[in-house]
Amino acid sequence: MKLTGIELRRIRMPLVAPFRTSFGTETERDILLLRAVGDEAAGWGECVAMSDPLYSSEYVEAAADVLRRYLVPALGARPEADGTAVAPALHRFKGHRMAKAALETAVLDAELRAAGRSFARELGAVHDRVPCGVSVGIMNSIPELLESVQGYIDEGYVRIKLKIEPGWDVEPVRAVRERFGDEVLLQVDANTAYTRADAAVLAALDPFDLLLIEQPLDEEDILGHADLARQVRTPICLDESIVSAKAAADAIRLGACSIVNIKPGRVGGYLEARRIHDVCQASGIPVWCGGMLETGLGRAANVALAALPGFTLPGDTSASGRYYRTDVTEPFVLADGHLPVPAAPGIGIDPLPEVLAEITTSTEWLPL
Ligand code: OSB
Ligand code: MG
Repeated sequence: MKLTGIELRRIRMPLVAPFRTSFGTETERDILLLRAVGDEAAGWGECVAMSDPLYSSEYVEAAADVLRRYLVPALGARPEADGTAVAPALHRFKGHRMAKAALETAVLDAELRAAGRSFARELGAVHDRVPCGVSVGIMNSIPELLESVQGYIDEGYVRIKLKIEPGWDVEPVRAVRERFGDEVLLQVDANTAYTRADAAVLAALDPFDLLLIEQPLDEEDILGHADLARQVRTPICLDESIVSAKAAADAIRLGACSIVNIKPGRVGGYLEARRIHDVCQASGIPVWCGGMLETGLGRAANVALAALPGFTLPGDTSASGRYYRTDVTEPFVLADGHLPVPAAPGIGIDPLPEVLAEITTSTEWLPL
């Protein structure tokens, strides 16, 4: 199948509640969707770049710009729809992994839809549903946090992740443990908010039996994480630092992490994400699927990835309702703490045309 062009579409979606992390507060999302159009089928790719370069150096305007200016033209005129050929074609352009991931995903989805094969099957999924965790933002008070966590536990989430930052760490963790008990699977995510000098504060989390501490230090501070791992008992998990399978292999060998959060956007796509899964599995390192507040389109692909055998911890693959009152697809709904892995061709789900039209702020056609 030949590709005829790529559509860039921007959508705006309000969040059900503000989402606060150590790097900022989100109240609505401005999302870039890609549609790879071929002569037999078309496919979707959701770019996970946020509005501002606060989680990573990427941001949505830059992703649109680099796609338009460099990445889409690099595919060449009317190329074969071949997902495995995308990363090599884009390789000479540095960085911009989220933009590259969106393009690769759109092409893969188009290719798999034309071939009648599911994303899950293609990646090597071994489960038809995956257990789901939820990421809980920083709140204004402990009572507000406890109420929020109570709601998620009532919904059936099997794991709670608390966002932390200096001044919002030991007390919220203690409060959640005291209120909900030792059986709740609990972990924390600092999004790089601490320094090497904070080892004592992070060690103060040890008594609470957390599953892991996610990305306490700067994304480039691999050695700092290795040192920290020797000073705390809680396992260190890396998110921001793991930008490739090579970065994962290096971090593991240096002892910088004993668990890895895999986000396809952060690493340049689902094929590289699978390579990270493979590297970690070979090293006995558990992995879990991270999230970037995806719509149903990105969520569908994440759930497929999370069904690979090495994903032995619940991911941030929460239901649509965690972030959006109205999703762009049929909503993903939690059933007994799990989400179903889509089995239809490609990512296995489509946008609802009326919803998509309603939330679209612009479209742009880039012919190949
Ligand atoms: O660090 O995992 C993170 C959201 C945006 C950017 C970074 C992160 C997050 C989350 C929420 O923690 C993940 C999700 O529920 O989609
Ligand atoms: Mg994280």
